[in-house]
Amino acid sequence: DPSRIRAYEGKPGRKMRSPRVLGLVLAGGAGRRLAPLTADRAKPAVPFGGIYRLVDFVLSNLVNAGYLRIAVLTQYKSHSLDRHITTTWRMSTLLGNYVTPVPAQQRLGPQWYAGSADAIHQSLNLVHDESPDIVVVFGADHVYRMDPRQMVAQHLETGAGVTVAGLRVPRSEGSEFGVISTAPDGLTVTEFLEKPANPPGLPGSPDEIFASMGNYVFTTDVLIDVLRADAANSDSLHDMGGNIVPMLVERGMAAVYDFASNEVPGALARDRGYWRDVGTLDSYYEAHMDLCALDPVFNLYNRDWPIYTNVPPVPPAKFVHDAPGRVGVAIDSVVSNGVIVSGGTVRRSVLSPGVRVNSWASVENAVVMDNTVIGRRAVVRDAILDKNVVVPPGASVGVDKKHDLDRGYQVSAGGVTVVGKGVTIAD
Ligand code: ADQ
Repeated sequence: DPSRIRAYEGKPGRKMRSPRVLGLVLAGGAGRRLAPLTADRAKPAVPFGGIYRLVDFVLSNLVNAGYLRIAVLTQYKSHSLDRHITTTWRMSTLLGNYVTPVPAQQRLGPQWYAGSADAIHQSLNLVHDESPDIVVVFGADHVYRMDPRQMVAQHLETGAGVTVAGLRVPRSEGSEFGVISTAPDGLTVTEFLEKPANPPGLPGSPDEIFASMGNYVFTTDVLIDVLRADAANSDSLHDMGGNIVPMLVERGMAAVYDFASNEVPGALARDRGYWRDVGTLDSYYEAHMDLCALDPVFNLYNRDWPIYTNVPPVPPAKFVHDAPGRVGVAIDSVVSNGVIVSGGTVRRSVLSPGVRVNSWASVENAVVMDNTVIGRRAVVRDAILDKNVVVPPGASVGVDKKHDLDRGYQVSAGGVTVVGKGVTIAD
């Protein structure tokens, strides 16, 4: 009965009793399309923007909203993710707050998590312990800012069982997302198709679809009920987007929250509504190139809604040498602490802590992760180099894509060469 979802005319910031909220962050994804960056780490642990990890964005959104009880459900190659969460996201236990990684519990026997819904089902003890009014279930793989309090406020006002965050994306990308159709009220979800081969366009805007962001707000009892029903169904893949949301759509209990209406304190006009699913090497690379722009669409400098992370205790970035043909400079680039650009040139690139760029070397359109060394006269172009890569003096990578493939490096569909952790580039 769609009338169960009341018309919503609420405004962000309307006064109401603060609900008790538990955050569950789904961080078990393998991120196969980001290989080799996910060769030994879960996708949410993939570094981003020089000093961050992907999971820092969702956790910052929840923590900035004052949601300070958060379980991060992990599964695949979770070692570096666990380490990052336990070292960076330690909370005051005095107030009972926590951000804690929760590995696959295997409570139902030796089987691995079947899907994202099973991950939550196996962790329902956390929900019982906390007895929240609301469970916020967010994905961990996206770069964005969002104030989840506005979505929770809408959820409470409408009386929906689940509220799904959505945004408009080009129809050509529709088969990578959960695609939402709504009733004329623009609120009640009438259909939710998980990654349809031929997504239906929006009425009035056929080249766009309304995509699920993989962020859900649940009324606690509804979540428990639907997870139990799903667990009993042996035909289910136990997937949030594939099974749980469609089940609640059928019951007329699902509403949509339009991300475009979200107002983050301190946001600039140009970065409102920024959300990137950096699920492929090319989208990951492009999101980095965005950061190098004069006025990036995603503003990392918003002090009213900080993105938290852990920075290593290394000295500030340093640029040395100034002789004809041998300058230590970086232009249109994001350069982290601990970097030394010694007589080399860096353009339109993002460098993580500890990167070295030596004399006469050239780095252009590149993402270079921690402690990678670029030797004298080496050339790096249109490339992503993971941590501890060595580009020996005089070597080049990313310049000749066929040569890169011949040497066993990955080249993305968009022509970005990607080199995994610790590789020494063959000359
Ligand atoms: P996908 O991202 O393809 O689509 P999925 O692979 O299930 O769906 O990942 C969703 C989130 O859950 C990710 O943060 C991932 O790390 C995590 N995850 C996956 N399996 C898990 C498990 N067993 N345990 C813990 N965490 C797990 C989803 C939705 C779509 C939506 C897109 C938006 O299903 O409807 O459009 O996200 O990117």
